[in-house]
Amino acid sequence: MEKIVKNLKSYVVVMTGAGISAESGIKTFRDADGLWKNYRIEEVASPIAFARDPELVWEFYLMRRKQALECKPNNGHIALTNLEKAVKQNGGKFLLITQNVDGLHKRAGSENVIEIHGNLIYSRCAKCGEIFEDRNIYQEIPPYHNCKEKGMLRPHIVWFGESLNPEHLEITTNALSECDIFIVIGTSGVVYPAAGFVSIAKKFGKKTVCVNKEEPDNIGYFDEFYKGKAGELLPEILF
Ligand code: BJW
Repeated sequence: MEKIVKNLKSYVVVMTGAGISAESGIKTFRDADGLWKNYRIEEVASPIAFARDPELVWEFYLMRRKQALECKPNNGHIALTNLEKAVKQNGGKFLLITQNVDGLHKRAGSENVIEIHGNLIYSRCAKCGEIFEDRNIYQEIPPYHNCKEKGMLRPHIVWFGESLNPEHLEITTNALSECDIFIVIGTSGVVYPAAGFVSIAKKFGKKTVCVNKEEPDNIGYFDEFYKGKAGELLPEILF
């Protein structure tokens, strides 16, 4: 089968979504059974939900923090780590943009990664704003920070209605304007601004490739579509 990245001297930009972690045992968001206790993701991943019921939101995120710590990277994550190494060894450039908050790309050894929706293993103080690695599975929720203001902690996650880190958006836009190829893996293409990155790449005249189990909502912007599971396809077709 023809490989996606034919020239390892290229600048390769990849974006991943929940589909790449599905084979590690982490449920995707929009699968038919992607509910938690009958709540839709929009009902537990928003600042309004957190203000209304911080215990409920923390319960949801502690369950997922525990799950992320217990899961292991799969062959899809590892294929991307190997691609990064190969590209860098050949004088190319590589950036991995992930919407996933499970930290599995970094655990698989990917180096140049930005986690645009945050990370489950980090917390942030609502008062002093400190962001820190936090593996605690708190028994008493919501937890509070040990800073002067004793602010309530929240998961370091970008919720619906919240802006992404402007630095991440700048890195992404620059990368999409400079890259040779943009590869999007395991995302349904419904959550913005990430779902719009492929249209930006297209405007810059870049080659766009999608690897997904089913056609995403933004399929029209892709030059090539490889249908299947990331963990099975990527080791075969990436480079
Ligand atoms: C496989 C597979 C296998 C399965 N192999 N594939 C423009 C238009 C309309 C609305 C908006 C807009 N701009 C902003 C908005 C509002 C909102 C939004 O997009 N809403 C939409 C639902 C319409 N966006 C925001 O609020 C964002 N903020 C923002 O833009 O700020 C400025 C602003 C605010 C308000 C108005 C206007 C501007 C923030 C978005 C933050 C998203 N956060 C979440 C939850 C937090 C993280 C967490 O708790 O985990 O991030 S939402 C959730 O969706 C999560 C994901 O990262 C994200 C994307 O999901 P993903 O990865 O695509 O997963 P799925 O499940 O949808 O798809 C999996 C795919 O994999 C499927 O296609 C499967 O087939 C496939 N698959 N197994 C390969 N083995």
